[in-house]
Amino acid sequence: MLKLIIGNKAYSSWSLRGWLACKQSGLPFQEITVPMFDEEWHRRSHGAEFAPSGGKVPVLWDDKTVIWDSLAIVEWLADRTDKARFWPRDDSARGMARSMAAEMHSSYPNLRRECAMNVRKQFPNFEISDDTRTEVLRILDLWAEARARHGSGGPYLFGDFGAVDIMFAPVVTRFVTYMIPVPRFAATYMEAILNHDWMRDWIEAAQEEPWVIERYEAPPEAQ
Ligand SMILES: N[C@@H](CCC(=O)N[C@@H](CS)C(=O)NCC(=O)O)C(=O)O
Repeated sequence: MLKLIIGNKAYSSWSLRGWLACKQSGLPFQEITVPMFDEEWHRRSHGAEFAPSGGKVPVLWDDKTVIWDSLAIVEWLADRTDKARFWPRDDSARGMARSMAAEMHSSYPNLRRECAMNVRKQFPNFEISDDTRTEVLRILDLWAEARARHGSGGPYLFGDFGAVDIMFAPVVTRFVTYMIPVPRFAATYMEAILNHDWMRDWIEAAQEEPWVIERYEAPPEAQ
């Protein structure tokens, strides 16, 4: 059986992506949570269980094969199952979907730094910096393009739930946590993500977690 190692459901955005990818694969998987930054974290994250991930979650074990990066996990599971579960069939939609997933994976450093994921909290008076605002607007533009061009088949970015929704799911929760104003179409998309059964399960499980990482419990000062 697949074995997925993840961090805290409250805080670990990359773990959420890996976990949603496993769900989307339809394959059975065992889930192992390693609470981030507790006394055991360094030892475990630098041990055999995590090798050679560089001490980061998520890590997926498929028998003796290890895959340790969220986008690689998406691709591995798409290869292992059916690509159409993850990527649109239409060429131009798939080209855009792959570009958006890659951009999410490689970009938005200000949003990531300033608005750490915390699905248990909301910070009503938080003001994002100009750099983060620029990234938010870029994301909203991409969502609008995907929905307008390829979203007619359902409520997700490319109609059906897929890899791009998986990659952007933690952005949706950040927009909620930091109460970032979004246009109507984006609010509707975010509702679809938040009402997805797997997202509900993840967020519910996060509420039950006993671990608290103080630095994610308050927003940093906007720069
Ligand atoms: N590019 C990696 C990023 C993984 C990552 O940064 N994970 C964070 C948790 S969300 C982590 O393990 N941080 C622990 C640390 O940096 O020690 C991916 O896509 O999976």
